Formats: sequence, structure tokens, C-alpha cells
Amino acid sequence: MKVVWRDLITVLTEDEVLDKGFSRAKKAADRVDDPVKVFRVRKQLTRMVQTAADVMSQYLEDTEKSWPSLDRMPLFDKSMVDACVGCDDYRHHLSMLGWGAKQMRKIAKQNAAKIIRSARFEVMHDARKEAYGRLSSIMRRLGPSLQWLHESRLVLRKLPVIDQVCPTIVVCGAPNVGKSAFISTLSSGNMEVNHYPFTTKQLHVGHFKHRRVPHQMVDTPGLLDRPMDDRNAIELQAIAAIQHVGSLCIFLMDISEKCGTSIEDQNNLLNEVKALLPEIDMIVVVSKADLMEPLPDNWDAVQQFESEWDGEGEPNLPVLIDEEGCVTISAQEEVGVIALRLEMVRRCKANMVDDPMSLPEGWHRQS
Ligand SMILES: Nc1nc2c(ncn2[C@@H]2O[C@H](COP(=O)(O)OP(=O)(O)O)[C@@H](O)[C@H]2O)c(=O)[nH]1
Ligand SMILES: [Mg+2]
Repeated sequence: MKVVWRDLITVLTEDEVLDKGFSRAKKAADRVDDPVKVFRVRKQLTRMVQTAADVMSQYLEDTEKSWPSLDRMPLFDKSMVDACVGCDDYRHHLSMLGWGAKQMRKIAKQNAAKIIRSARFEVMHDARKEAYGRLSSIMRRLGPSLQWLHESRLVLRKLPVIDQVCPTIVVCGAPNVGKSAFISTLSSGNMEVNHYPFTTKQLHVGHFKHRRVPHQMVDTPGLLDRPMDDRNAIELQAIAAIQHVGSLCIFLMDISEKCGTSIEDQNNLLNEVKALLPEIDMIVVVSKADLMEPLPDNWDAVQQFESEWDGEGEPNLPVLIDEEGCVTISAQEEVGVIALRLEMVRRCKANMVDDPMSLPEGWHRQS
């Protein structure tokens, strides 16, 4: 289940929609052929009214339908929409298009009936003119909505695409603790960099496959790496969105303090992230194990197991453990990374298992 915002097609302005409708209407009228003038004019005028309304309302309905439905989209995307452009506005402006389309079809019906009922040219022409006037005034009322959708599309197009079905690992920690390095060593391809449209914040997404199951790793620089007081409502919303997709959180700590953040501040951040993502299972991992003096006790053993592992089976590779008994890795030397990856896969799987027999709250299974 994925919402691909990049696929949204451009939204026309009110004038462009009017042009489209009226020029198609004119062409349709030009094609009318009848030797009897009154029949010809009547047909031309009804065709104009109907074609104009048809083309424009079809465009509006198609646009409305092509935008993902808020009710059916994954929570992550919905929170993103809310954070970027607002769900209420999203719903309102799309429904305006539906409303406009309906009005236009009604206008076409009414004015075509007027044209058909009369044999007087003046009445027929007036009915056509009136229809065009009413169609234009509906379009004028839709102008702000089309403009809003046009602008929102440009914003939404940049939203990250997160697959809801794949396990997602959120990688957090203070700046420079080694999040990017960790994601890159695990990623099979290049890391994608997405921008949150509403801030300068970025979202980095890396992928790896385990037994053909794609796993996503996301890093949220600027969002989960600094103290709470600075976060605005929108950023909090983005964090809420992340919470909806995360199956596991890896919190990286750099105890060498080479990252520039003290251990104390990193611990404070850890507590904040725990509070911000209360529903996500978390593993705290110490990074840059290669900088430790001495190296972790089982460094050689882990390095050997990992280099000898043939990629088959689901072995319990020894996890690299530091002096304090914490899980650690070196992304740079690639030691401890495979064992951690296997553990991440196991934890994601455990966290994502939904009991297929589970029923919605309030329902009781019949025995
Ligand atoms: N020695 C060592 N340096 C590392 C390791 N991982 C990252 N670094 C370095 O730490 C710095 C910050 O790493 P980066 O991945 O960009 O951190 P991020 O800000 O958390 O994404 C860079 O200079 C990396 O080369 C590691 O495992 N060992
Ligand atoms: Mg980084």
C-alpha cells in the first residue's frame, strides 16, 4: 500500500479549464450539420452547452478522483498530508471539485432544455449565453480550490514514499553519531534523500532485502536528533507519522563523543525519543566500536563469524558487545553489522506479526 504523490498530474487553473471546455464546445458546434436553420442552431447551441459542461465537469471529477483518498491512505501518508497542507483543506478543496461538476451538469441540463423548448433564435442564444455565464461563475468559485490543489501538488510531490507493508527501521541519534554510515553499510542501493516539504528537514531512506523481504531504514536528520523545546507542531506531526510506520527503532550512541554531543546529552535525547516514539520497539546501539580502546572483547570472533557466514540460514551470529555490555557496531570496519541486521530482521518480524485471528475491539469470537 503506497501513495505515490509523484504521479499526481498538474492541476489546471480556472481559465485553463474554461478554455478547454469552451473550445471543445465550439468544435462540437462546428461539426453540426443540418439544412434547416432552426434545427441546426438548436443543435449547435445545445451541443455547445452540453459539451462545455461535460468537458469541464469531467475534468473536475477526474482530478478529484486522481487524488488519493484520505480515508483509504495509510496513516503515515495521512499525517504527512496533515503536516504539509492540512487534511481539512485537502478534503474541502477536493470536494469543491465534485460539487462544481454536479452544478455544471445541472446547468447544462436546464439550459439545454430551454434551448430545445424554444423555436426563437433569440431565446435559444440567450439560454446558451446564460449557460456559459453560469458555468463561468461556477468555475470562478472553484478557482481558489484549483489554485490550492496546484500548490499542494507541488508540495506533496516531494513527500517521501514509504511502503507500509515493508518493515521499517527508524534510525535515530544525535548528529554525527554515524546514522548515515550505518544505513549505507546495510543498504543495497543508494540512500534516497527526500525532503519534508514543510521544513528544510530531510528524510533519508535506505533499503536492504532479507530473504526477499525488503526492509526500509529511515533516518530523520533534524527531527529526532535534537532537543524537544525546538520542535514545532508540524515537526511533531512528522514524528507521529514516523511512529505509524516504524517497526523498530535503532538509537545510535557515540560514546567516544567524537560526534560533538556529550554522552549526557545523548542520553537525554534517548529519553526524549523514547517518549516521542513510545510504541516503537527500540534497540540502543553504540556506534564507532573501532574507536574503542581496547576493542570490544569479542571483536575478532564477531569479525570472523561475519566474514565466514555464507548468507544462508538464520544463524545467531555473536553480537558485538562493548565493555559496558551494550550492543555495538563499527559501520566503518563493518564489524557487528551483520549480527545486528539479523537481529533487526527478527525484531521487525516479531513486531509486525498481526494475529490473523484477531477481531476488532468489542467483537467476540463465537466458540
Ligand atoms: N571511526 C568511525 N567513524 C565513523 C563510524 N561511523 C561513522 N563515522 C564517522 O562519523 C562521522 C559522522 O557520521 P554520519 O554517518 O554522517 O553521522 P550522522 O550524522 O549520524 O548521519 C563521519 O565522519 C563518519 O565517517 C564508525 O563506525 N567508525
Ligand atoms: Mg547523516
